[in-house]
Amino acid sequence: MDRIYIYMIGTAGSGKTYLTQAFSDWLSFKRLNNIIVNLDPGAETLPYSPDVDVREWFTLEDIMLNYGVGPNGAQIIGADLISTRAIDIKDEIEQYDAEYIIIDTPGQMELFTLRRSSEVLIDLLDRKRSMIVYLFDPVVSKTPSGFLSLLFMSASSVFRLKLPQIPVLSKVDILEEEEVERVVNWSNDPDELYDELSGEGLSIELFHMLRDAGIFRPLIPVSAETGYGMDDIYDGIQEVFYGGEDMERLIF
Ligand SMILES: Nc1nc2c(ncn2[C@@H]2O[C@H](COP(=O)(O)OP(=O)(O)O)[C@@H](O)[C@H]2O)c(=O)[nH]1
Ligand SMILES: [Mg+2]
Repeated sequence: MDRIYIYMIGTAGSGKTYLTQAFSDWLSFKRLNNIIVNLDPGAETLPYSPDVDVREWFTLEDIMLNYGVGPNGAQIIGADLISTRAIDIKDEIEQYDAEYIIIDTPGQMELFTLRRSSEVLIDLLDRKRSMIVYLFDPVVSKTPSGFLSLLFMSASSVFRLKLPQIPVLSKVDILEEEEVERVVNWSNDPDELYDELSGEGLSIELFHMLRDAGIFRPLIPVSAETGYGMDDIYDGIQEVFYGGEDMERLIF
């Protein structure tokens, strides 16, 4: 069966875990077989019950005890341990008859994007059938410099993981309608953002760099709370794998 692996990536608190649940629920409602993989050994309570869960093999607590480290060190060791369990994760996934594999990554984005372990997992599962849903935190995205910073981080994750990416603006239910429109406009038309940047040297330099590299892409507004935008994520996924657009172009 052709599986599609969807990695949820974004800064801590951007809504990865709740979007994982909401998107899984939407797929199930549409009778599209899907499973959820939790890669966060530090997850205490999850709004969903994961079908595959790294905590089956190790938790943050275990690591702190076994390695004599604090929570931060344990997070890093946990991220590195994922590669040692990559085959087990793959085996468990393959026991399910699911086309969509939604992968919830650890809270701190760099634990996934910067560790070599993630590349091992992506390659082992199926790099060619993998993509990222990158979440823009709504509160950070509201200001021009915040938006530009998140765009920069999204570029860094694409550069590092070399996977196609769908950018979403998460939790839009907490923004005013005009705020959503404004941020989405920046993503559609970089000149709109340019006009609002305060004209400081560095942000202008950064702006030009990201625009020239083709990093600006239309943001999909979504809300795990209301279910808004789930169909647009689905359409985005279809476009990545079955659309006319060349995958290479989506990877920049
Ligand atoms: N209002 C609202 N809150 C959300 C939404 N998605 C997540 N949250 C809240 O934002 C916080 C962080 O979300 P979470 O999914 O755990 O973020 P993660 O660290 O990226 O996994 C939680 O307290 C959620 O209740 C949403 O769509 N709307
Ligand atoms: Mg989470």
